[in-house]
Amino acid sequence: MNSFISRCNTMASCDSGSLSEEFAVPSHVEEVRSVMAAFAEQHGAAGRMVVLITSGGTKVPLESRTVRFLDNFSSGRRGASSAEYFLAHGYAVIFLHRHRSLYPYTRLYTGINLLDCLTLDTVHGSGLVTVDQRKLPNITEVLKRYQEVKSAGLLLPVEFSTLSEYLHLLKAAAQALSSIGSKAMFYLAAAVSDFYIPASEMPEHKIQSSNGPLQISMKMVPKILKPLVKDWAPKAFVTSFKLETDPSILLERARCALDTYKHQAVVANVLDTRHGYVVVVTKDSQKELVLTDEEAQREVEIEEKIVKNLSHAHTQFINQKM
Ligand code: 9Z3
Repeated sequence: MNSFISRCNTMASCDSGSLSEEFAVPSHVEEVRSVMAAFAEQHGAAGRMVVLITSGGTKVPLESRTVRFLDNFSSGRRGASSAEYFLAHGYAVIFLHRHRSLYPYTRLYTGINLLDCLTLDTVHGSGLVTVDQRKLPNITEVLKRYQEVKSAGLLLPVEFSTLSEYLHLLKAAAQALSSIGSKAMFYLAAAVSDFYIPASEMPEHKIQSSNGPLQISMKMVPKILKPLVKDWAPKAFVTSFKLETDPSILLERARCALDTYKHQAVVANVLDTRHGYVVVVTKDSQKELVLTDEEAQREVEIEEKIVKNLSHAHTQFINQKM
């Protein structure tokens, strides 16, 4: 038990000062903050709940003029599909995602070569391009949903690539959402690096292999969840994700995160089984969400169940605060 407690509490957290000192501030962060604040205010005033979804993996450069970097695995599928289900539940969505990771709606057509779905009228020389809908499953239905979401201004995409960008944009989002209090949800599905090289210790130029084998020492990334829950968005409903590859430590690590940061929920998942099984852990509950074989056959997605569970918990949370 002692080792459990000490493992839970050894992580350094991150205050506003250290964030700017250790991680370069992206030049557009103020601009993005005011766009996100206006989005939150507009939808909050319309009585809508707003969810900030993070999605995709962070990139940690090894050189200032970056040739090489350390990446965290995440395709962005969890975040992109969850965005669609939150929209279906009436939320407005800020989608903070890794550049070029999966995106809501278009994710359904990855792996399809767009040019193979189009035909150019060369016979009559009209220049008309037609789409073969059979090659794009459910395209009319998906396009309709996408256009409704777009014209109602319900989806705000924001991109990051590096860990520094992710940290500063998440902080800006938390501040931007503070005006709507408990109507804000954070759904932190991005895969975030635990390690980084401070700018002061990073070589400027490409590391030379002629210098022999590479040894790198990386610092621990301060835990941003602590100031997010405590200082930046204290009224919001916060869900983090816990990813492990060893199932035997998953629930212990999820509980540990919840005990340390005192937020509302942790979605625990194992890399290999993440599409079919997760556990939603809260202070006083533990709910397994499983896709049956029959559901998997019908292409039901586990994100539908996760979002249903969390949006229900969020509504209860809001009602308790009233
Ligand atoms: C997750 O656990 C996500 O569910 C996945 C989704 C990244 C596994 P895909 O994008 O995968 O659908 O391919 N995200 C959180 C990962 C993470 O970095 N968690 C940290 C940790 O486990 C805490 S914030 O320590």
